[in-house]
Formats: sequence, structure tokens, C-alpha cells
Amino acid sequence: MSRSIWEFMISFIFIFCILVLPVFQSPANAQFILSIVYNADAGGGNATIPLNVYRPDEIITNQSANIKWQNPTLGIQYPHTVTFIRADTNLTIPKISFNLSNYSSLIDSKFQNAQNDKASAVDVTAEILPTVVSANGSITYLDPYGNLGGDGAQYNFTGTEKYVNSGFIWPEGQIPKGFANITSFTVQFEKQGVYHFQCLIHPEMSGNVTVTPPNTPMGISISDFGK
Ligand SMILES: [Cu+2]
Repeated sequence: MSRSIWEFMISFIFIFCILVLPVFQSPANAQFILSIVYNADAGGGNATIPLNVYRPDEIITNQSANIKWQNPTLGIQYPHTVTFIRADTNLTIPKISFNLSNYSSLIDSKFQNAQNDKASAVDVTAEILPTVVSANGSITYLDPYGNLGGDGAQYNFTGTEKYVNSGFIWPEGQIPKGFANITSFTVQFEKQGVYHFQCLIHPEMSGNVTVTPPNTPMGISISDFGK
């Protein structure tokens, strides 16, 4: 064998030992798997033609991986959300009419809502900021910078939630004053099933995450119907 093939094999074995063996050897190390992140797009396009679409919009994952959504829209302050609303929920979710000139009114209503927070209703704050409404209706605001990179919330989906929302995900460097610096949303799913998600700002944006059993092979397969 030539020298370069040997070099390749040695580095392959080296990488295999570092990355894979610890996972097999000790169940306690299973959390290494959690670092696997599949990146998905919420939005796209540019200032002239922003795209209201998820790519992919059909995601198959297992219970060990994280999915991280980001907003790759270029050159414009144009937010999207990734929002899971359980089909049988009785939550009232106000429609957001967002345009590039109504930031200040949105911020005003956000602060108004924060002052008289009702425990059972989704308000504008729960749309703009990362928020979970549990099965019993209690509202939790997630840390907007709680993920590994500190650029968005991280949430462990149990499967019983009525509402799980990313908050406004902005393109990097395109965040208007008064809004949290959120440019991503990372979710891991504990329970198998199909989870529908949508954008609160653009009703035409929707997709599904299908979570497969824990004994299915690691990794994520994608069928990109969004293209
Ligand atoms: Cu959107």
C-alpha cells in the first residue's frame, strides 16, 4: 500500500477511537451523542426576495440528536419562528402581523403583555421570546441564550407540551434594537412521534419532525420537500 493510504487508515482509526469507542464502552458517555446537531433553515433568500420556507420541511431524527434551526436570510431584519402547537390544544394564539415598520408597536405590546401576564393565554411575549406552555397550561420562558453557542434557546421536548416556540429567530447581524439576540433554536425530542411546526409570522411556513425509536441507527435523514 502506498504511504498516503496508510496515513489515511491510521488517521481513520485514530478518529474512530476518539469519537466512537467511548460511546460504545460506557453508557455514561452517551451524552456525547447529544452533541450531534442537524442544522436546518428557517427562511432564506435576501432583502429583495426573502423566502418564507423551511429547509428541509420534513425532518426524520431519532431521540438522541438535536435539531438546530437558523435563519439564513441575507441583508434584512426578517424574523421567523419555529413553533410547535399541539393539534388538540385550546390555546388562543394571536396572529402576528409583522412588517418592517411595526417593530416599535410590537415591542410596546410586548411590554404591555409582560405587565399583565395571564397564566393560560399565549400573548405576544410568548410569540417573540422562546416559550413553552406545558400540558397543564403553565408558561415557561426559556433562556434565550441557553444553547451551547449562546445564540438561541435549547429545549428538550417531552412530547406532552401544548406549545413550544423558538421566539423570533433573526438572521445573524440583522437584529433590531429592543429584540433579544436570537439567531437559532435547538430542540431535542424525548418521545417518538410526528411533531408539526409552523412559523407564527408566516402561516404558509410549516413542516414536520418525525422522531424514530431509540434503537434506530444514529444520524438523521432528510427529505427536502421544501425545495
Ligand atoms: Cu416566517
